[in-house]
Amino acid sequence: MENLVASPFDQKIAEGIKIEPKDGMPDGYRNQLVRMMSQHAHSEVVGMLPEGAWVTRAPSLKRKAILIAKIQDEGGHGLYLYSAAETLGVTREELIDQFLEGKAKYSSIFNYPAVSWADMGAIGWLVDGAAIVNQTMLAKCSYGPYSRAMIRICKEEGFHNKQGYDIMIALMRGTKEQQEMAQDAMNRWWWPSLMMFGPPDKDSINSGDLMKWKVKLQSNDELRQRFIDRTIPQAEAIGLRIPDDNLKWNETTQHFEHSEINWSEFFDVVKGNGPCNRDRMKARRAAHQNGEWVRAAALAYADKNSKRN
Ligand code: BYC
Repeated sequence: MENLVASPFDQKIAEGIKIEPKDGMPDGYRNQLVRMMSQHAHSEVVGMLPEGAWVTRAPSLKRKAILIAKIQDEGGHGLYLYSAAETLGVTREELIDQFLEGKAKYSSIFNYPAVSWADMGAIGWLVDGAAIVNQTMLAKCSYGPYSRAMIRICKEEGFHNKQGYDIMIALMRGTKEQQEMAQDAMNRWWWPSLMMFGPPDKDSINSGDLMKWKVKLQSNDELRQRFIDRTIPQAEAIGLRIPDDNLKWNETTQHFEHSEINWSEFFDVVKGNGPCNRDRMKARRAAHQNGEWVRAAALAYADKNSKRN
């Protein structure tokens, strides 16, 4: 006979009560969270690379200090997220190994190169802007540690987003060359930013489970549309053109219509064939190897202290 009594897990999900690490949960829920949270953590860490390349080339001391602070925040986000994922019974070492062996994904967006200073503006404004739209939703997700990590991360993303827009404003108020540099960055980062939200809903294999379990509260397409609607007026306000000739405001739906996204490019990048996939993995593997002595020293120090106490 069918069991009509909802499990404590289902009851909590239905009532909007957070699931905490020691609560019972279906294996599928745990596995989906480990997948998503670890991918998110890897993205934060790989995301430090494109901006890291510009620290020594920042145009002023002030811009350099801001950029360093932002990049350090991203490292911190990775740390919160690995720690939150560890509450699900996996270790950070396991997750990092999966990533370095190429078994775990990270966000497609970080496989594009940052070729000019304006890219620091475009990344902060568009990439962090897209991340905020996605993460504001995740701050309300059903898993307590993920949700709490997101609340803090979103506050920091707000600063990242503003500093990026501020770079774009400064360039658009500058010389013709500076304005062209800002527009060029806009042209290159717009479409990859839209791809950050994941494939269209019809191809989103994980959304069904994630929405049922209230990890995701809105779909990939809904969040993408929200980002488009809020970013276009920001671009127009500073004289930047969105690189899409079919952009049109629809009075009935109260949303912008846009051209089809190049999904074959997206899947190609996710498969490892983007402009920078190989460089990014090479850089992370080298960083891991070069940091071996730091991990060994930290462990030896912890060991010495535990024997002393
Ligand atoms: N890139 O079923 P779907 C930051 C994969 S960092 C690569 O829709 P889901 C920042 C997906 O994994 C913040 N792969 O997936 C840092 C799945 O494959 P698997 C980054 C992608 O999970 C430094 C398959 O495609 N944000 O802001 O329901 C500097 C089918 O997709 C992508 C996060 O990580 C992608 N873009 O939804 C500056 C947010 N999209 O795993 C800024 C957390 C999809 O089944 N993650 N795939 O083999 C999420 O919210 C969701 O995982 C996604 C995808 C919306 C991204």
